[in-house]
Amino acid sequence: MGIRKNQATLSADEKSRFVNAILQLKANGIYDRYVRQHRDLFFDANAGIHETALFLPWHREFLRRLELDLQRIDPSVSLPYWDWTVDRSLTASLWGADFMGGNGVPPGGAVQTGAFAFRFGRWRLTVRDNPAGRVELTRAISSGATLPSANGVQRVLTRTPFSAFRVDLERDIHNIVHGFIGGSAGDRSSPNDPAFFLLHCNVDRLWAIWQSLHPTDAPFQGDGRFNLNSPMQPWDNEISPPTPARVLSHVALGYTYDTDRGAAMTDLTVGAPIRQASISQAGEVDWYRFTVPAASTYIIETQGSTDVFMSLFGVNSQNTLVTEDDDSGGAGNSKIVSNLSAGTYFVRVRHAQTTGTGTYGISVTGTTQPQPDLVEIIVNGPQIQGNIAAANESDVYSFSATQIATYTIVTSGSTDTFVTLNGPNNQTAFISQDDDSGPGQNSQIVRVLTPGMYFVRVRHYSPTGTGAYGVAVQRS
Ligand SMILES: [Cu+2]
Repeated sequence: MGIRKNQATLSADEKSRFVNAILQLKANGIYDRYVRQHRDLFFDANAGIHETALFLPWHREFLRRLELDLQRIDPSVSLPYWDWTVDRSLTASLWGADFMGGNGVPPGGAVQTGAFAFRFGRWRLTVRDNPAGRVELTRAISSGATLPSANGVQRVLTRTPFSAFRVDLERDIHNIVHGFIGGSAGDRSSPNDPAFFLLHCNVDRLWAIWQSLHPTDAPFQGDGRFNLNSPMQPWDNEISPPTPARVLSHVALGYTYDTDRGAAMTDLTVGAPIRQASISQAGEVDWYRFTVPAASTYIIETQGSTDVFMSLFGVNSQNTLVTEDDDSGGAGNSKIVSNLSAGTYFVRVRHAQTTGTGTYGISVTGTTQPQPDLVEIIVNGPQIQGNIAAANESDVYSFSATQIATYTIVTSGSTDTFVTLNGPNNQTAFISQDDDSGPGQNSQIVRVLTPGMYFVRVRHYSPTGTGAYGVAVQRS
């Protein structure tokens, strides 16, 4: 399976093979077919390749077809992606003479360096927006737009549902990067600039990252005009035309990104020494699995100087969130202390910042103390006084819902509490969590609950915070 790598990490040989395969595809006329398809469908309302739900699926299919054509020329070639939150300047190796070539030069903005410079005779724009347009590849790098920042990309990756993510990724990120390159890359025939494919490869990668960050969200939503099963032009006359449904998984299409989480799940053993690992590429996600032999309190924590973010899933499900933590371990480390029932649990570790990388250690330890008897909160009874006496302490309470009704779990006092609600009848089945929805900095969760036993965990919002609080449950 081909691995799409960050272009900044390509060897000289990999760059030259990519450039040569593109030149051969141009020489045999196939490359210009792609340019024509993009140009002709750009504003075609029936095709809808921009400003519609098809934006991401269509470009995924488009890139994959070109990549397969390149691999027919050189099987070692995969599309590289350009992470513009890192490689932001004209001096980046991306624009080197051995790769994409440099900026355009006035007057006219024709590129002068690299294999795609018109003056070297192998790159003439035969498909143009305007028949009278220039035949040279042109660029006006950074004269029009400023590249999206890591924070900007991070913000877009947090957007849900898919429809909101797609709009922001297309308009606030993708469009701006086209404008940043300028020249040919700003035209409907923008694939005339091979950098188009590195740009769109990163857009495609961001869609894959978004999917992994939001596993419970639909990976695609239709928009009333196009849906999961809409055949996509210009391939709609094929016997089995591509549709959004057919391109939802990039791995199923036959490629991965160097930032994908490893297919392998690493097993952790409770009580074993710290295991060293690393987030070597921006966006990388590491998965671990461990087995809890008997109900007890377990501590999952990271070590080192990397600011990681950890999520715990289970029991026996990689999709059921138990809890998440950023910095409770101090110095950017994550620490989850949780009362777990017997079964298999899953831990996901990523960097707290989208573009962050670094090494870390991870361990799971069990405590030998028996689980303390839980203090029960009486529904509609008096509030219970609690106290976070030490950093990282959390208190767990139970309450019994005897009828289907709306229940309000609320804290009181001047301590900034953070409350997690789990249940029913399962201390690790996550329902909801809240920081400040109550009065002041108090927490409040309002939920309709079915009969059963529920569990309320109270901790301080700050990993180092302490203080007294009250907690109560009201039924209405
Ligand atoms: Cu584009």
